[in-house]
Amino acid sequence: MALLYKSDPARGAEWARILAEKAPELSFRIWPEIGDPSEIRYFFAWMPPDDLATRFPNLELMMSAGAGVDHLDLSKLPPDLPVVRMVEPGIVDSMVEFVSMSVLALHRDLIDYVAQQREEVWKQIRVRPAATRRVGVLGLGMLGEACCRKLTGFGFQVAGWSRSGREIEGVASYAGADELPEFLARTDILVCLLPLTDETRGMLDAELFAQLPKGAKLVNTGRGAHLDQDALLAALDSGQISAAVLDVVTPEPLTPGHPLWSHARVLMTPHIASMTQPETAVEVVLENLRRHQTGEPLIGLIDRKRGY
Ligand code: NDP
Ligand code: OXD
Repeated sequence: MALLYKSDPARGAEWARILAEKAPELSFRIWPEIGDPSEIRYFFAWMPPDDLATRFPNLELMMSAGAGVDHLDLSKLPPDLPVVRMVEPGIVDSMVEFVSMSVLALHRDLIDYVAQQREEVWKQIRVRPAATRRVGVLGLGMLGEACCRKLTGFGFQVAGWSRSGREIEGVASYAGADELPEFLARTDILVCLLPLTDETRGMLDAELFAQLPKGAKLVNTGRGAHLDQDALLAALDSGQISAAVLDVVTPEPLTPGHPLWSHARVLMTPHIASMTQPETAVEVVLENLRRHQTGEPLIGLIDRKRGY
C-alpha cells in the first residue's frame, strides 16, 4: 500500500519524516521516485499528471494538497475516484491570521501610512471604531466561517454570503444571488473566500463593485480568477474601490510591468495567505486513509458536480 506525493519537494521531505513516525507501515513515495506504479493506492498532489488514470491502475483516492481543487482537471480523473481537499486546522489558522491582518490593515489605513512614510508626510487620519466598519465575507465554508468568527472578536459588523446560508453567532448571513445585492450594499470591506467554480469565476467585476458603497475596500484570498483585474484598476481609478489586498492574481506571478505590481492602493502577496501544515494535516490524511479502508465518509470529499 503506497502513498505517492507530488508537490513542493521541501515539504515532501517533511511529510516523509512525519509519516515515518506516525505510520511506518505506509510506503511514502515522493515524485518522481514512483517505484512500481501498480502499488500506488493514494495520490497526494497539487498538480497530478495528465495520465493519472492510466499510469496508476490501482489508485483508490486522490487528495488535493490544498483546500481548493480548481487547479485539478476533474474531467481527466477516473469518474469514480474519490477526490478530497485539504481540511485541516493549520490551513484555517493561517488564513484567519492573513484575513485579520488584511482587514485590520485596510481598516487602520495602513496603505495610506506606507505611502505617507515614503513621502516623509506626517498626517493623521481619524481613527474609526471597528464597530462602525462593516466587513462582508464571500464564502462561509471552512475558511470563511473561521474568519468571520475572528473578525467579530475585533468588534466589526460582520456578514457572510454563501449558497445555502450559515448560522454563525454574531454574523449576518446572506444566501444566494437574490441576497447578494443587500449583502454588498452593507459592506465596507469585502473579503473573497469562495472556491473558484464556473459560477464564481470573474464575479468580482465592475457590476459587483458598483453595488458596494463608494470607497469600499477589497481583500481577495480566493483565487485570482475570481477577480476582473481591469475592472479593479478602473474602480481604483474612479475611487469606487479605495484599496485592495490581493494574495491571488492572474497569472501568478503577474506579468512584468502589470499596473497592479506598482499600484499605490494595492498590497500584493504571492499566494501565501494560507498553507497546508504537514504537522497538523498528517492527522487528517491518516484519518482519511482509515476511513477509506473502513468505508466511512471521507473528510473534505468534494462534490464534482458543484466543483468544490
Ligand atoms: P469550502 O468549500 O469549505 O467553502 C466554500 C464556501 O463558498 C461555502 O460557504 C459555499 O457555500 C460558498 N460558495 C461556493 N459557491 C458559491 C456560489 N456560487 N455562491 C455563493 N456561495 C458559494 O471552502 P474553503 O473555505 O475551505 O476554501 C475556500 C477557498 O479559499 C478555496 O477554494 C481556495 O480557492 C481558497 N484558498 C486560498 C488560499 C490562499 O492561500 N490564498 C489557501 C486556501 C484556500 P455553501 O456553504 O452553501 O456550500
Ligand atoms: C489552497 C491554496 O487551496 O493554497 O490550499 O490556495
